[in-house]
Amino acid sequence: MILIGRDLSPFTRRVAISLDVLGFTYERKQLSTATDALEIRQYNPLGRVPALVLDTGESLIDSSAILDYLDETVGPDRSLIPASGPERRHILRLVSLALGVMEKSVAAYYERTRRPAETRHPPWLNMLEDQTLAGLEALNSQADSKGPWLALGRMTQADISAVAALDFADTALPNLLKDVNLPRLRRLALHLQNEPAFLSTKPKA
Ligand SMILES: N[C@@H](CCC(=O)N[C@@H](CS)C(=O)NCC(=O)O)C(=O)O
Repeated sequence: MILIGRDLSPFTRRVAISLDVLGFTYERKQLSTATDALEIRQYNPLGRVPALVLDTGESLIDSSAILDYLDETVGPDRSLIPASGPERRHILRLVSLALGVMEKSVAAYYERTRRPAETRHPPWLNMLEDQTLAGLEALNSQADSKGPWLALGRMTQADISAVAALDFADTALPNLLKDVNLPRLRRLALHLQNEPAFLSTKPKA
């Protein structure tokens, strides 16, 4: 399998970490949406990352669909999102918050880096950054108070996606989280920072 996309993309990174955690072997093609858009379209007509090219040549797109395939492949005993019931709903809620943080912080990053300064609309940027913060605060408050895991006393997709979202916000919007207290998320990030799947994919701006 070949994973398309760079670790600066939190959506790509959560797939990379999940592939490692679940024990899949795969190759990387570190294409950037800023400079390799045409090549990325060979794998995803939308020009977005991640895409995962299977050994059959089939290209899976969108991180949630890719992760669903990985969970289905390893089966319900090892899947990172529980197969059914209240546990599944709780993990999906936490993952959805992390995905919302990724969407809003990526949009804020694009506003800052891809749009000429004179065409920026500060109220829009402020709204994106406020939504990023609100999502992180909700994740922090809805996490288990006894750590390190956010829920269920084991690693799930909520932990992987939350750390990918937090690390991206720290990297891409460094001033935003300077004075924000997120103790449960920080404890989780600290617990995972030296795990090979997380360390080897740490994003750089
Ligand atoms: N819902 C998608 C979002 C993927 C996404 O927005 N990726 C960004 C990079 S972080 C991207 O490809 N941006 C370029 C674009 O949207 O044109 C997923 O979960 O994979």
